[in-house]
Amino acid sequence: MDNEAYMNSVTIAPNGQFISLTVAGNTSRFHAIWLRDNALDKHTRSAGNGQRLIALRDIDASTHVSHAQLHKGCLQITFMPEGKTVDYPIDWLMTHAYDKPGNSVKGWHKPTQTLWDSSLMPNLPENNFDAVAASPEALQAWLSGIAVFGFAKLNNGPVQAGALAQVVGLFGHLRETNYGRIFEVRVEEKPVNLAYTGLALQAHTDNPYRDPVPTIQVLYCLESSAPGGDNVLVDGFMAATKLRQEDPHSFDVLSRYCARFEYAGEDDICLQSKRPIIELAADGQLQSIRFNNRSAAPFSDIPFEHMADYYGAYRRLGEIINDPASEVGFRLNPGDCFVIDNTRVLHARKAFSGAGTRWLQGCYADMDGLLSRLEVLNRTHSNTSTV
Ligand code: NM2
Ligand code: OGA
Ligand code: ZN
Repeated sequence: MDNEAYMNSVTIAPNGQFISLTVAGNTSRFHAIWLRDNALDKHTRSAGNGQRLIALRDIDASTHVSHAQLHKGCLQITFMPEGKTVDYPIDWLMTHAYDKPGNSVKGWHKPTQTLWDSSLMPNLPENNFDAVAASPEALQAWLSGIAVFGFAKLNNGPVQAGALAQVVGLFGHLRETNYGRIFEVRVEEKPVNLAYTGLALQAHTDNPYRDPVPTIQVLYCLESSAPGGDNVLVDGFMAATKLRQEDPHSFDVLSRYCARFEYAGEDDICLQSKRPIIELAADGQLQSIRFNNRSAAPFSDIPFEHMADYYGAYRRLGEIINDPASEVGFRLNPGDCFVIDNTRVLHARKAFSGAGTRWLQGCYADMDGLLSRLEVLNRTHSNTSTV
């Protein structure tokens, strides 16, 4: 598509501090200092690795635009006092435009994330191990599921100890912890963690006592002949959003004050953290949920005046999380696994006991590597990024 067919135009503010670019009827302003800092020429950015070669101290603080013109799908800018002229593809400028309204409501999420409840059940994001391992397109679709919904199943993989490392190898790197590179989730004589029993586990995020938390967990089934032990997942961002909609004050106390978490189940381990149950980024974006009844430590950072409200909010968030209307559920068969964004999606397990066995292997990894893999696939296999 030829942008110039729309009669694009550019004007320079009187002092040259910013320009206004109109593309297809929409106007975006860009500051001179921003444009100069983000110049794409080979003296500003390494042609080899794309990294910036200069620092802000190399750009004159009085930098302004003396000349701007549209030319062959590019905006050409001349900066003074440097006297430097740089071309910016218009598509690139549109992708990076920042002249737009901010999010006024605290607790927003990325538009590319789809929040879900039990109505997702007929359409769980899932694929077959062999397909995803064999085809970049299938891998792209499967990883998109994790980016969009915060989890995806992968079915019919090898029924082989350690196979979950192959799953992680599809998108990133394992994160080793005190539980090992890979941990065995099965009934143990002397469990260091209640996960290693047949008890039901309330929906939770893993390792809130760690800082930073592992942002991905993989649970891979090797044996499941014991009755029970079905898994349930809950979208923590949906639960937090419901709480915000029904009671903004409850959302506010859970995001404003820090909870505490601790794990000291082994003689040589004492992991502690102080972080909110609902964590927001500086711009109000939902960043992560920490919810784990087993590992919550005494909260000691909430003012006396707010503690009763805090417990009320914590209780209500738990009710939303435990509501069957929030859950999707399934049973893992040997060779099946699920991968969850542990900053967003909670997982639970029903109790199991009796004849037969249940054996899962688990491990941690991280979302940054997964999103990197997905972005590279998106750039290679289409021109649009989905995340
Ligand atoms: N395990 C399975 O975060 C937790 O303590 C949940 C973690 C022991 C690695 C269980
Ligand atoms: C865990 C866990 C669930 C299960 O290991 O962290 O929550 O299905 N396990 O056993
Ligand atoms: Zn867990």
